[in-house]
Amino acid sequence: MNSLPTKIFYSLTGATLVASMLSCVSQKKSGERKQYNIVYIMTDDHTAQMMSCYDRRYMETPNLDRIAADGVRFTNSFVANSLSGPSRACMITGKHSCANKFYDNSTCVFDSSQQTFPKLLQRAGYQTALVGKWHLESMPSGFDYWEILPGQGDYYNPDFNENGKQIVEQGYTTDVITDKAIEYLEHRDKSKPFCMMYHQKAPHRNWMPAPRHLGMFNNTVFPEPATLFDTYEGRGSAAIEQDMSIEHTLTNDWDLKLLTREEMLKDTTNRLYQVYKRMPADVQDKWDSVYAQRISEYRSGNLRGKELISWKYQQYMRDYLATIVAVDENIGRLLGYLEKNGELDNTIIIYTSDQGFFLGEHGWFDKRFMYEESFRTPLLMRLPGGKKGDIPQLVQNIDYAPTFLELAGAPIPADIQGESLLPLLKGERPENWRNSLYYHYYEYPAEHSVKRHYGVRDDRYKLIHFYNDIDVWELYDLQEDPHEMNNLYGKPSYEAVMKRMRDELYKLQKQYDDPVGIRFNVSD
Ligand code: SGN
Ligand code: CA
Repeated sequence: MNSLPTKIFYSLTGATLVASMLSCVSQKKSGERKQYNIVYIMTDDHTAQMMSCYDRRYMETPNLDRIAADGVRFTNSFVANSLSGPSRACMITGKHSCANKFYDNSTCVFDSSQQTFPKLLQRAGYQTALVGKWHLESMPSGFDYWEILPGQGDYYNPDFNENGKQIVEQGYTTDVITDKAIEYLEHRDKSKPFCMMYHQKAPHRNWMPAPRHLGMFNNTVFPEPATLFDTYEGRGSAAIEQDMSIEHTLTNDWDLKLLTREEMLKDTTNRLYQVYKRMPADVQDKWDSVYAQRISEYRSGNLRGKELISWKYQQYMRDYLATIVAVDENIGRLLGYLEKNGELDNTIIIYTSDQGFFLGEHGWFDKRFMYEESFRTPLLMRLPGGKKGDIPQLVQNIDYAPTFLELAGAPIPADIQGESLLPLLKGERPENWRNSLYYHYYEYPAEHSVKRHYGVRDDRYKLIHFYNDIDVWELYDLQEDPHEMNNLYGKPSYEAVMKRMRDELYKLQKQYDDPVGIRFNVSD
């Protein structure tokens, strides 16, 4: 292990935190201190509305709440590009998409020769591991151990790529990923600190719950979001022309599961059947009986218009939330393992997602837009001896890499664009903390038809520019209009705000050297 000289350790972490850190971090031998382990938990598409530590309206997540209660909850946490592959690339490099070059899911392959934080942690003496969803197309690099789901992965009896070997596992993917994580922890080289990236597939589309949770919300009626029937008045064509609505895009088979076994067997090429056939017979039986109720309700209901949207929204919520119950249980299991093995107080635990998600807001599912529900991502951190409570500063997923490096006592390379969150975790209030965030989404034309856009958000306003085949600007006052229904762009009374936000946007595009943004501005 590369030990951290005491002098550097003090200067890196600050006196207040060090006192408590020293009391709980075991000492290997005199003068040599163990570095914090890092357990980085990332789900796929888990939005903060569906975590009881962020939002009490929908469901209970007691194990996630425990991380929040023992640590911090970031209340203004965002991604740089709200889509899986790009978001993961930003997170692992500490850089925006324009710098790491992984712009979208459909055309990019991550250049794995580039600098990433796991590689830098390895150099600092860490043992690194990755378990679960990866989605960067090239094979993982910078990990001593990795076991990944190919592509999006399956919910039932999932295939895995284990350090290059193809295998098929039995069981439900959320449980299996946790088994593998615990297995890794059990057999790791215990003489070194570790960084384990534990990436759940759930709650990604098409939201298939664990066998034990099938139908658990069938009698629950969830409150509808205020914007479920949004008509996009006053906003540009991007919001109107998307293809991610509960009304039109959610499919009866793949998403809503409105097919009986007999119907699936008549067309075995159906995508729902392809995942259904992976289940063991007893799970298929349970599935059939649980979804029979939904199918008969749909067929006898003859619903239309808003009633049909409301009904679909309830089914969507029931499945999405049931997949999270298994995530929460498994995080409880992982925390339990760390606690039982005396590692909890040597370990920083991070809980986040690769982006937020729409759960009916604006009538949508999916993400991609710079609107709040998808731009935001949950972020909890439990640092032993660190601050507890809420952290309100603007943070972004490019900040994780420098945070982990600083915590490990490793140098933060100058080309990393994020900022270490360690001062915030120590309870400091840095005076020069950033006051705005940059965002850039590129995947268009593509599934869900969300136009390319970039934008800037400060603690009150958000400016977005949709470009490529359109040229539409939107401006929102998040304080007066938290649901982003009232586009203020072009309104004379907002001239000064528009100018200030445009200047801020161009400043960030220069700072991050975003060529698409800069090129567009030149011809603007
Ligand atoms: C799949 C889903 C999309 C989703 C993308 C990206 N379609 O293609 O709804 O937006 O993944 O998600 S599905 O028909 O296959 O379910 S991401 O989280 O990996 O970026
Ligand atoms: Ca995702």
